[in-house]
Amino acid sequence: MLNKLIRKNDKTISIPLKKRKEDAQQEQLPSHIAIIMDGNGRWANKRALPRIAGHHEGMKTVKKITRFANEVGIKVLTLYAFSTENWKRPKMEVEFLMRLPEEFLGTYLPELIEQNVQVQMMGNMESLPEHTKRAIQKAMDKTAMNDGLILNFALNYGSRDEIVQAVSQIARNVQAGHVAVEEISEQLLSNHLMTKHLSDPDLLIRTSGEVRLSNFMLWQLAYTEFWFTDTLWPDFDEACLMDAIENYQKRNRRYGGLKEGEGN
Ligand code: V07
Repeated sequence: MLNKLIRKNDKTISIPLKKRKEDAQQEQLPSHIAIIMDGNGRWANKRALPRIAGHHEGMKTVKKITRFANEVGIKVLTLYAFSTENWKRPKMEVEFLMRLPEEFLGTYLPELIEQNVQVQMMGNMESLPEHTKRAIQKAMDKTAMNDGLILNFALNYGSRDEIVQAVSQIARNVQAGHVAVEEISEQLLSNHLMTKHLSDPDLLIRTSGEVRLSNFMLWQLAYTEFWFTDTLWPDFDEACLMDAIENYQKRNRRYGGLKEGEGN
């Protein structure tokens, strides 16, 4: 069901996705959307399938949502694909997950290039398997000149670790005499995070009914609007993304153009 049903004057009317998309484009869109793609294992469980079947289905959702986000005019899409905690999962599952970037890019890279999407990654790349690194590096190189949607994968990413790394870089710069303690500011710290070249997310989506951040972009989400949905990631579709975007725009309207701190 792609149409949205709403009640108007005691009648139920249905709004096609195309119309919803066009309406949303008339208003300020969230420029950066970040997503915690949860519920792949549960999706598989419900069907008595192995967890990896859920991850594979989740990968198809990534393609669908990337295409749609790009069409709508979103500038940055950050997807939490693998956390630093995920290494604790069974070896076979980790090996399967580490093959997904290759499979994804093997079938989808030409379309990403065509669609002017730029692939980026944040997280510790060094400790990924060689084959995973190679596939991602190739995708980043081949799309580096694109200036459409930035598709930013958080892979082997942990937010506290990211902040510790930033603080330690700054400390070394202070020790070396390149930075004065008085120069340490929010802006300076931001400039040492893995997102230094990106704006902070305007909208965070987490699927599958869990309501926590799980060590994802703790610094960057300070002023972000949150959208939690019970939908499992493999079931998340274009209409689900539109729900989140429309809700974001509704909140923005209510806000009446006030900037953070001007309200109350
Ligand atoms: C992964 C599919 C989505 C649901 C969450 C877990 C499983 C796409 C990628 C990917 C990563 C980098 C890249 C291109 C594609 C991916 C992992 C897991 C580890 F350059 N989906 N996906 N990577 N899942």
